[in-house]
Amino acid sequence: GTAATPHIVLFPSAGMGHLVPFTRLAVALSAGHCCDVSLVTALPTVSSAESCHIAALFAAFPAVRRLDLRLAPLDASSEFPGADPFYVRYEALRRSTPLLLGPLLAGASASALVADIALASVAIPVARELRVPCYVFFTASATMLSFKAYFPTYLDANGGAGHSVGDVDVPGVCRVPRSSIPQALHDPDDIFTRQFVANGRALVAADGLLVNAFEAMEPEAVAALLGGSVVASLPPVFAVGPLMPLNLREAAEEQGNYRAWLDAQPPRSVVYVSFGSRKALARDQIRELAAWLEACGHRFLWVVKGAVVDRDDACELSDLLGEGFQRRVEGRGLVTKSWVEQDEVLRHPAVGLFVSHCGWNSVTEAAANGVPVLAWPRFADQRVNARVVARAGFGVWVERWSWEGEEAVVGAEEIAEQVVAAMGDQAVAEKAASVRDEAARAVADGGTSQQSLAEFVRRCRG
Ligand code: BUP
Repeated sequence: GTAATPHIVLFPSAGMGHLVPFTRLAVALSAGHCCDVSLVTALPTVSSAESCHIAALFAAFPAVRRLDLRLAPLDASSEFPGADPFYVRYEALRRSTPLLLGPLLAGASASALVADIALASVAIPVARELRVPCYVFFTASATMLSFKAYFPTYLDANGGAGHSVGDVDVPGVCRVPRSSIPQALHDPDDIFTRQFVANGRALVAADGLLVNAFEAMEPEAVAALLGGSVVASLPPVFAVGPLMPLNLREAAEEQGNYRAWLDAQPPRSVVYVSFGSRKALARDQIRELAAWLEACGHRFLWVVKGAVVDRDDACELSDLLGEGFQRRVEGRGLVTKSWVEQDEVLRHPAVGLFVSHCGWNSVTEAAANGVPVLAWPRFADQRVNARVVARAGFGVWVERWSWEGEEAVVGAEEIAEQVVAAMGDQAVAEKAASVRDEAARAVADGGTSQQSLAEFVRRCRG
């Protein structure tokens, strides 16, 4: 890299929830800000969704360079039986990073490294050693970033990592109630907790933090992070969201006929249902959703997952949904196990409501497209995100609905009631339209997010 054209190396961790915003950042820096950009690609990938996305990215944006990182065969799963395969992959990446990242950075003459939050505590020392500035990209909400930055301070003040976790008051941001704290954090030995705390502690050692957020959606959190009031000596924070989708149209032919089907539906008539790329719903809950979708009379597009990792998902839709379901809803509803281009779905005028698990990318896509959300968080940071949606006013969150580990299955009637209310909620629809406008302003020329990204690039020029 030269001062005029910095070479920025991006180092994502695993899972589409991380890869998607990293690829959006790569293109924003490369096409939008004329940087040299390399994307570290850890192989083999966990899911085929990741493989397809990576291939499509490099095909569509040849200016983005590819730095393959071949992971040593490392069976972290035997140490963490039953752990989420994506968290196991973070662990494998974390263990390989001290050895493999240095040569990659040196070989690329990197001007700066942008490491995924899941790799922060292992990547920062490698970059430091090579005197390469290291930034951390936080792929979730500003609210969650403030929580993560503050959580180690909270632990230290409350008896340390072994102590039980209660409500957490993040200074200047909000109280995160015990019930919204990622379930794993209640267990200090959980693989996720160890990584979470180590990365949270490492944030102060980064040269800066990027977050896929903008002020209008999370005013308190963004202000507190930018103002430095969350924890002492946090580095500069760049709020650069919502990062713009790439429309890679991955494997378009395989994706079935949802595009043509959407084109044929009336405006704002379709309920889009998706719980993200990394957890399948319980079988009973899938049946209950199916019962509701069949009874409610609404048009719907439903992305169903039968397993955590798509490669392991061998079950038939008819087994998941019950015999004859698809025939009975034919024409009115479409169910797919394949990947859909979600941003394109949300941008479609036929879509009127998004029933969402509130993964942060899904939330930002709903916001950017002005689609109201019925929030149904299930695990990790999703309840914190659901609160952001409800507070910003572009969706509703039924807090009592169960999340991972809770037994209660939400019944069809209860779902129906909430969806009908949400579809008819004029205030929420208006708020969604104004959040969309705010998002557009933030990323337009002269907008706050556009300026933050430009400032980040200036710093990379050194
Ligand atoms: Br499923 C699915 N098509 O069919 P989140 C997801 N996506 O484009 P998650 C599709 O994957 P984490 C599909 O638009 C979003 O950009 C979706 O990220 C896209 O949730 C991304 O919403 C999924 O953050 O990841 O997958 O649960 O837990 O890491 O947030």
